[in-house]
Amino acid sequence: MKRLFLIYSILIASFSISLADNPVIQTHFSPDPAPMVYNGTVYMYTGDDIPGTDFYYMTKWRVMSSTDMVNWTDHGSPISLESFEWARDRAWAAQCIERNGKFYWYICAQSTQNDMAIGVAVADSPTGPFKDAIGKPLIMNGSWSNIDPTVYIDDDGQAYLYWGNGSLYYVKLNEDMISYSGDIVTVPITVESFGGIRGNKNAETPNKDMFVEGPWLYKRNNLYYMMFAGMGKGGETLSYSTSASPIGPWKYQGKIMEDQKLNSFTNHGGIIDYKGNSYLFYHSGLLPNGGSYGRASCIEQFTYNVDGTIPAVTATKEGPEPVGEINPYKRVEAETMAWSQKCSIAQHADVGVYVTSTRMNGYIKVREVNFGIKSPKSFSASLAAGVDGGILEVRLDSVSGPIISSVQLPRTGGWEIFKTFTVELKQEVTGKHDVFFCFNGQNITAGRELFNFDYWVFDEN
Ligand code: FUB
Repeated sequence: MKRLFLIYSILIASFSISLADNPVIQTHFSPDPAPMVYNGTVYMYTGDDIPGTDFYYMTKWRVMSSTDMVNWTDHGSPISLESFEWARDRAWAAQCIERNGKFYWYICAQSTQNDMAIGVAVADSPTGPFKDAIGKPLIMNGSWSNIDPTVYIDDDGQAYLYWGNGSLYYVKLNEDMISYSGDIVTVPITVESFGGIRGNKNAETPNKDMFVEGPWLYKRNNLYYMMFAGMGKGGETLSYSTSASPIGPWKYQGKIMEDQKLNSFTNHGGIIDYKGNSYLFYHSGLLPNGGSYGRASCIEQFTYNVDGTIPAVTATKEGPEPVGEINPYKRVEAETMAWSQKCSIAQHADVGVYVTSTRMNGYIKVREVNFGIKSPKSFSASLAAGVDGGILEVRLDSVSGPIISSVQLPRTGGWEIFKTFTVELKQEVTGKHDVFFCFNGQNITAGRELFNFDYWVFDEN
């Protein structure tokens, strides 16, 4: 029996590797991903497209984190338009950076003056709480091009803030990161520097590209890279230029991603190195009900060419390979997931972030859960329900895999009254598995919400 189970485990483990994990966030839209590596963890700062809208009318920003590149923990929405008194609408692309233990989140939004402006929020932790650092925009001059800030701190301590749409600008930030010295510099956009000139795309752009928006500045092996959203077939590309200096002159290098049938006109991206690998972050409109105004973050692993150039990257359904694992014997937030269906994320002042709107046949998939060589005996989950009848099934390796544990849930006194339920395991589990938390119920009206889910843990036997 044990041997049969082992063979089953090996078969299922190899099958589940091929399951799709892009877009990496499914519980809500997550456009304009801006990754940041801090203290061994990747943080991903995004916007928040509103389902059913017909323009980029967004109101808040979000943050998620991962230590394995496949399971992402949702930290909710630490800032919104409400965080900036001067902001009126259009919570657009943003990037966060750490300096001296403080985190500076540069955002752009439509100001009360009816232009686009760049502001900065500050926090003591990468997930907040954040507050407007200066109570007014850092960059505001009546221009609609003041969008998509990207920030980089060079080895000599000088920080640069670039941004733009159609035109590209930069300033040198002061050490406080919330003010700048000198004038705003307009970067020359030529065929040589960014692949094309706006307005003359067909006549003067041999390689049919040009700087549109979404700059992303970083340095690797003493070469400065400026990735940007360019103009390509049927929508934006991700293209890049390089320079020996953080202020140029820039030399156009080509397209990284083009015409990948992403179901979105825009394709805003970011690049990081993490645990020895290089990753391209971008967004697609490929979630159900997604599109140009319903975009979600995706990730691809890539390898630089020997000469430092970036290869063309193909969008995949699978996303990156795991570079870490989950310890099931330490509390794991329910909002840590590689894939999910029929649930979303909510935030509460006392409880923090939790999984909500769980529906029949929905599930959360957590990859790379390592149970070790000795099986746990019990499973605990913190759950809340306003109605009786919900069942949380813990399955191994697929939504129809063996049920190793199951919590039959009575109502707990309210949708935000969380109680910890501990149940015995139905069968032993060892080694590494994908774990599926499946949403089920008895006598539940079709479409009814089942329960809210805050965290889970197995007992270390
Ligand atoms: O998300 C709103 C805007 O769309 C961003 O600021 C641009 O980069 C584009 O992705």
